[in-house]
Amino acid sequence: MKRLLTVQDISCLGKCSLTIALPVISALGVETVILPTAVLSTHTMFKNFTCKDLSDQIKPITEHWRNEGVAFDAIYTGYLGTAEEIDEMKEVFKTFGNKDNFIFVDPVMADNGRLYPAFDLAYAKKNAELCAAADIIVPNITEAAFLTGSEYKEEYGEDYIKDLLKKLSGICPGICVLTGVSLSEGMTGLMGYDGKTKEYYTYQNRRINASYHGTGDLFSSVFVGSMLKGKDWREAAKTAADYTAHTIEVTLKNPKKPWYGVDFEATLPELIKS
Ligand code: PXL
Repeated sequence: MKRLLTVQDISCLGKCSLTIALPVISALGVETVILPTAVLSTHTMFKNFTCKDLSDQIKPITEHWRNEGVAFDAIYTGYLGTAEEIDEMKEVFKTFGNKDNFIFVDPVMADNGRLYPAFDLAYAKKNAELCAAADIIVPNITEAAFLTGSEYKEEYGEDYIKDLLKKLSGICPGICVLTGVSLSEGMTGLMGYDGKTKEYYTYQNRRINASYHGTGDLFSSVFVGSMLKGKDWREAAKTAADYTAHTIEVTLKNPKKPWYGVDFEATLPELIKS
């Protein structure tokens, strides 16, 4: 069985970061080792959330693993709380990254043109250093604009996306996948660029008029988990996009109208079967 390390916060209530990555990647049949960066009462879209930073635990925990001779087939980082944690992650990549595994970075920090409440421009700049150490990065358009110092556009064409991908490729020479890319009316999906082959890959799905928290984490978890199950990055990205879109559709039909996260628990069995 493949073994993955994922490093993100635990938002105790909120269905995002580790409370998505752990169940979803495990359900895909991949051993999922977690390194929590912080414990929050909820994700940061709630008011008055509590947060206990766990940065000081990263070194002792990873030291212990190193002494135990633990190895990983992939390392996946998501929401990290502070710039210091990014420095810690770079060390983790040096310790556990090698030619037989890959590093998958979701530079979670922003959406819809704005940084999340906990982050500032210095953090955005620092996040580019993490992306530089990755084999695959999966920013949304807002994150890509912050990472590359580009203008954020809500209305754009394929040229803007290709330009962002080229600039991202200057940071991460491996595979760059932009999410939330809409290339025609009523459609949304992703566009990726492989810096080694110089090839683009586009996948578009029907756009669903709803936005939920944690869907980026769901996409990344299925993406990286599917790669570890042997799928090529394009196939894995397509699987993740289809599954995320389907889960949003199912959530929209829930009469209780959940607002803070998606009903991935309802759709996981189908993902496993597929
Ligand atoms: O889904 C990304 C995410 C993860 N963790 C926390 C967040 C967010 C997005 O806002 O607040 C704590």
